[in-house]
Amino acid sequence: LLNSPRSSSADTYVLSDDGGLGRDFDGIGGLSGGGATSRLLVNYPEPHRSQILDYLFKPNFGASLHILKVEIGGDGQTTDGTEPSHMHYEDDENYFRGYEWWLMKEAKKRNPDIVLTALPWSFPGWLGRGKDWPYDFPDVTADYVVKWILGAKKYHDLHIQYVGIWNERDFDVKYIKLLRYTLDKSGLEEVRIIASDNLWEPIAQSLLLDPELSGAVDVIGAHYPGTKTVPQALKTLKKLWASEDYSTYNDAMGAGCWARILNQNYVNGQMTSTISWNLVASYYEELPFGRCGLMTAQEPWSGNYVVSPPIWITAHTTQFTQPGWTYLRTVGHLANGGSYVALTDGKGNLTVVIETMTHDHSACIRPPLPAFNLTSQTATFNLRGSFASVKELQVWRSQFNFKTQKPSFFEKLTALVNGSFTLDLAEDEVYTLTTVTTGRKGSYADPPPPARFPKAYKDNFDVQDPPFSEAPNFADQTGVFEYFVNTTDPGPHVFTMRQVVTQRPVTWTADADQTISVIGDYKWQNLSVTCDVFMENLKNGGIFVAARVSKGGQDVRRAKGVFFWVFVNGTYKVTSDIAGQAVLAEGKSGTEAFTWYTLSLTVEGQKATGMLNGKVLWAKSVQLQPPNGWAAIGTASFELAQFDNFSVVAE
Ligand code: 147
Repeated sequence: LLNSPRSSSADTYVLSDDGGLGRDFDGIGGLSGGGATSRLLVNYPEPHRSQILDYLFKPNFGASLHILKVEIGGDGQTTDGTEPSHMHYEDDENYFRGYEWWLMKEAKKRNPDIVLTALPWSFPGWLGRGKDWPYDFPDVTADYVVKWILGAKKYHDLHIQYVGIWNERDFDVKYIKLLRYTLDKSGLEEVRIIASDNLWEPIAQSLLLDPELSGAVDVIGAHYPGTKTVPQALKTLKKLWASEDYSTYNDAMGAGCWARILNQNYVNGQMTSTISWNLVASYYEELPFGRCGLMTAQEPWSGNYVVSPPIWITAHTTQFTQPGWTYLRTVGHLANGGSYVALTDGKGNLTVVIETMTHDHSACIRPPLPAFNLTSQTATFNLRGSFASVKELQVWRSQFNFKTQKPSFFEKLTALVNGSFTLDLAEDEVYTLTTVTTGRKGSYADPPPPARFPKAYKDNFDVQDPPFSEAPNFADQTGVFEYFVNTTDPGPHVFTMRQVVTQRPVTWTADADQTISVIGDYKWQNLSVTCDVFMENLKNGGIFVAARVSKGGQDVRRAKGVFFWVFVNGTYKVTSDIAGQAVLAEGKSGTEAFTWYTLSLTVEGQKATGMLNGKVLWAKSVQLQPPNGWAAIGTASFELAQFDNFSVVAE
C-alpha cells in the first residue's frame, strides 16, 4: 500500500517548508441559515440532538468544524424559511428568538475555539423606511447589525469574530465604512468585516481603489467560486474565503464535490476557508435544496438522522489542522489528476490531504465543472525541510468505490516513513497523512429508524417557558410565528402562537404577500386541519388554515393547495392559491376581529369542506390540484394574528 518507492513510474512531489510557507489557514465551516436550515434540529429528542451536534462540532469526533457561520435573522424568507429578527420593530430588541443563539452555544460548548461568523440576508421592513433596500439609512442598518453582535456577547457570551454585509446582494461603500466605524466605536475593534459574500468583483476592485474601504475589510468572501479566484482579488493581499460553497445533495457525489473543493479552493484559488451551505439539512426535504447539508437531520418526530459522507470528508481536513496553521507552498495538482495540500503548525506537525476525485463523481451544484482527466497513479512524496526527520505518519483513507457502491469513509491506517512515502492512488480516494495522532471516527448507536410525520398531531402552545420562541415543526415561510402569552385572556387562550411581522421585510428573495407557516408530511392528500384563530387587524384582517400546500422557500408566492380564509369584514373565501386569487367558494361568515373562532378544513379526494365553530360553512366538490402537500396556517397580509389548539388528522 505505502512506503518506499516500488514503482519506477511513480510521480514525485516535494513537501517542504524550505523557502517559506504559504497562506495562513482560517478553517472549514458550516452555515446555519440563509435560511432556516436548522429549523427541525432544535426539536430533536435527546440523546439524538446532542449526538448530531457532536458529529458536527466535537473535536476529534466527526466533522469537527472550525467555523460556524449563522444568519442574522431578518424576518424575511431566505431559501428554506424565515428566521426571526432581534428587532421586529424599531423600538423592539430581543436576543432570545430563533435557534442560532442556541446553536452557537452548543457549538462553543463542544469546541471553545470555534470561530463564529454572521451575515444578514433579509432585514425587518422598518429599517428600509418603506423601501426594499437597506442602504438609504446606513447608520440605522449598521446600528441594527452591531446591536446583534453586542447582544450575542451580552446575553450569550458569544464572541462574533467576523461579520458580513448583505448576502449575495449589492454592497454599499458608505455602509461598509460606517459599519467599521460603528463596530470600533462600540468596543468591537476585533470584529472583522467580510465583503461581499457574492462574486470576487466588484469588491476586489473597490478595495484596490479605496484605501479607506480596504482598511475596513479583512476578508474577501466569494460564493461558489469554482475553486478559482481573480488577479484583482490576489492583488488586494486580503484573505480570500469561499464564504459559501457546496450546496450539493449530500450523497457520495456531494462528498466528492466537497473533497475536491476543500483542497482545490486553496490550490487553485488561494482560499484559506471554505464554508458549507448548509451545516445540517434540518428542514422539510421538499423545500428548496433538500438535503444539501453536510449531514441530514430532518425528522425530529422520529429521532432519525443520517451521518452523511460529507461529514467524513470534512474530518479528513478538520481533525488534522486548525485555524492558525499555515499552508506549505508545496501544494498542487497530481500528475494524473487530483490535488494535494499540506499544512503545518510551525512546530513540526505536518498534515497532507490528497484527493483524486474524478470529474463525474465530484460535480457541485454550481458552477459547472470543466472537463478534466483523472486516472490511477503512484505518487511519491519526499519530505524535506523541517519534515525530513518525520518517522511516522497516521494515515486516514476514504475510498468511494462507486463501482461496487461499497464505500469506506475515513478508515484509519498507519505508515512508517523515512524521508518519503509512496501511495498507489486509485480514482475517487481521499487520503490524510499526518503527524497528528488524535484523529478518531466517532460513532453512536444507530438512531431510531426513519418514520413519516405523525398522522395525528396536536399543539395547544401551552408552554410556560418555551426553550425556543417557535413551536416545534412549524416552518415559517413568510412572517414569523412565535409563542405568545395573553396575560389578560380570561379563558383558554392565554398561551397561543402569534404571527408578529407587521410590515413586508427588506426582502432577500420573494416573500409572499401573505404570511404562512407549514407543517406535516408533504405526501399528505386527505386530511383535516383544525385551528382556533384570532384576528387582530381591525381594518382588513384575514386568517387561514390550509392543506395540500405545494410550495415553500423562495417559491412560496406560487404555493397552491386548499386555503380556507375568514376575514374581519364578516366574509370567508376558499382558494386554491396562497395569493387568494383562484377562488373556489366565498360567502358570509360573520367573523370579526378580536374574537376566537375554530376553523376546520377537511380535504378528501375531490371533496373539500370548511367548518366554522363546528358547523359546516361550505362544501365544495372540485378537481383539487395539487394532490398533496403540507398543512399550514397564516394570515392575509403582514398583520398580527393568533392561533391556538392546532390539530391535524391525516389518512
Ligand atoms: C445561495 C444562498 O446564499 C443561500 O442562502 C442558499 O439559497 C443557496 C442555495 O444553493 O444559494 O444563493 C445562490 C443562489 C444562486 C446562485 C448562487 C448562490 N447562482 O445561481 O449562482
